[in-house]
Amino acid sequence: MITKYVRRFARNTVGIDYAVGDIHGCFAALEIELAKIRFDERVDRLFSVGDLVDRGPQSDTAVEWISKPWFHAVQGNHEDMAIRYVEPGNRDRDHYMMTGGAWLIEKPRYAQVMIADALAELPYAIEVETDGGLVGIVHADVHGKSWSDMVQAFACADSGTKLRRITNSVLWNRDRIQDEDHSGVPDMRAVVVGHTPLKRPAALGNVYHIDTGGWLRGGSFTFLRLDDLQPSTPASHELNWEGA
Ligand SMILES: [Mn+2]
Repeated sequence: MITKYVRRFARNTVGIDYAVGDIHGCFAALEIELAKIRFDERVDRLFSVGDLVDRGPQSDTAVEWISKPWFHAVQGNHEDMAIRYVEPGNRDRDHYMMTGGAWLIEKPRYAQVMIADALAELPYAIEVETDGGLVGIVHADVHGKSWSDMVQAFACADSGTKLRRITNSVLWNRDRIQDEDHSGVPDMRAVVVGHTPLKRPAALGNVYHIDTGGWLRGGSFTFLRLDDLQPSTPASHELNWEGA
């Protein structure tokens, strides 16, 4: 069952699929790192775990990126904050300012609405078909006990309150990484998440945490290949799995 909140992609038969962690407006740095792994826009695809905006210098570029045919993102909590900031009656200005929202707050109303509308088109979850089975992508974590539980919950979310209950975990939950929970997600080959910056990518069961802070000073982007679930990194970076 697929809803507007969950998008499915068929297997890439011509190129390589990668997932990348939080970007936070660092699109220039991302482009440099993509060139190093010889990313080929003609055949490869890049799946983003969300948090495209806030904090970094090029949040504006997010809208341009989500229209690229090879770039596919889920919403992160920062997209959610941006969308909610633009909703009528929002009183969260100070909080959003503190979490990096100045780039949006300072824009004229019509521009804010255009950006929020574009971000709201992003799904909360992406499923990618690979030779080894389905790989799921969400920003923070799966809601419920399995991927299909979450998809079912999205399908039944007929009110803002119900949707909010699901997105609270999908966009924000850090329990799995904080509790070092290796139980994994039973009905998927793998699930890829970001949201919690780590020194090295970490695999907890079949859940791959890949926000290695490409947007932070001293951090770098991890590109996880979805076919073999191995990180592609420029040769100059030594990366080891933690907690595998
Ligand atoms: Mn986040």
